[in-house]
Amino acid sequence: GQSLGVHLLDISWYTESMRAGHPVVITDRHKLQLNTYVMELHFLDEDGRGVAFRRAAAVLKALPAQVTSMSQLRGLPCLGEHSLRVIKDVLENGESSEVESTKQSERFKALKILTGIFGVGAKTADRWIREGIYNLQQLRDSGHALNQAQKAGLEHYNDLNQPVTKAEANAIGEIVQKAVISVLPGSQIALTGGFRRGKLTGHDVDFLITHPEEGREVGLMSKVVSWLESQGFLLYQKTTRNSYLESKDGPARPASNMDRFERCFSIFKLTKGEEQGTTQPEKNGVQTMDNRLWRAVRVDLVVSPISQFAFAVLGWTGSKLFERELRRWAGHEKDMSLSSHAVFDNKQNRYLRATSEEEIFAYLGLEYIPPSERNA
Ligand code: 8DG
Ligand code: MN
Ligand code: MN
Repeated sequence: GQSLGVHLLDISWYTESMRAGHPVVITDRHKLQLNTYVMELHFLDEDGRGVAFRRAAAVLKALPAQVTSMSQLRGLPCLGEHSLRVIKDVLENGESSEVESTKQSERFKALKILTGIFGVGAKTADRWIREGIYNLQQLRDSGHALNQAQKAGLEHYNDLNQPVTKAEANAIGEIVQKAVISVLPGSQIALTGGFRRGKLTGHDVDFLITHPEEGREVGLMSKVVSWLESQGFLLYQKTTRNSYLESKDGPARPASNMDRFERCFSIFKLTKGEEQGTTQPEKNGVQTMDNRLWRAVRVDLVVSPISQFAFAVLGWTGSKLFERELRRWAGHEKDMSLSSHAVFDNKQNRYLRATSEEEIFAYLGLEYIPPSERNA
């Protein structure tokens, strides 16, 4: 138990020491390189090593001092044999030959291209590669039947692989706000995901929707989606129903970290220049190559009853690694099951109520960790 629970605390310890004014970290170049490496190795991962590499990256990100020799890494958590080998290579040779050759392999390049399609995961990409499909054109020519998500993903490939800016996230927030108010006055939205953690760009925009009166949120998602559709804001949407209330054995004891909120994975059609301050005047009267007036943006909408809102906010703020470590901490250190719906205390055999993230951290015996420090 102890060794499994240790990660989160150690990471916050490093964050603490950085806040206390220790000189910053690994040089930016190294940090970037190492993080790129671990992320990229993740693609080749078929047996869960991806998580190990991401943990290693999180530890490196949070180190209080510049790493110039391997001896500084002694005793740190989460740095496995493989991660250490990569780091050693970077320190000694400026780059890792293993990672470099991986990056140059056709298989890796194809995995990157194909998993860049919304709706395509590593498994599907791998299957296609084994059939000789390495790029978008080969996929189009293959005659493979694509599902609706993948069709939309292929159609809007370039837009969806272009980072979403904070200004664009704000513009979408205003649209979503207008939608929920129009269909049910009093409804509230909260920005979650990476933008809530202070990231300047993201791969999508995440929103949580609720209503201060318990129960009023039922049926809200379909109304919001219909409104957005009628206004021409949606290029694609897939809504999945809430299965939480329907489960006969009551709430949470979460078996997996998938939650059961009603949610909508969508692609918004965002008019360019609608976001604040980014209207770009034509240069010398010449239009740029891309003269479309809109772009596609991935948006996730989730509806939560107010009674679970704090847990939902915590669960949807991320990062994914942070959530994983937090749940692990809850289980191993506190004998509690944490989900995006609730926290169950196994010792008291009951659910603990919370109306704020602060209360949840307190149950877990942790000091409050603000969103900006959840970027593990
Ligand atoms: P990015 O979009 O800026 O790249 O980063 P992000 O905002 O951190 O990533 P994300 O993929 O949009 O995920 C945001 C959070 O949403 C993440 O911390 C975990 C949460 N999340 C999912 N899917 C699910 C799910 O099925 N259940 C729960 N509880 N949370 C989920 O992405
Ligand atoms: Mn996101
Ligand atoms: Mn998301």
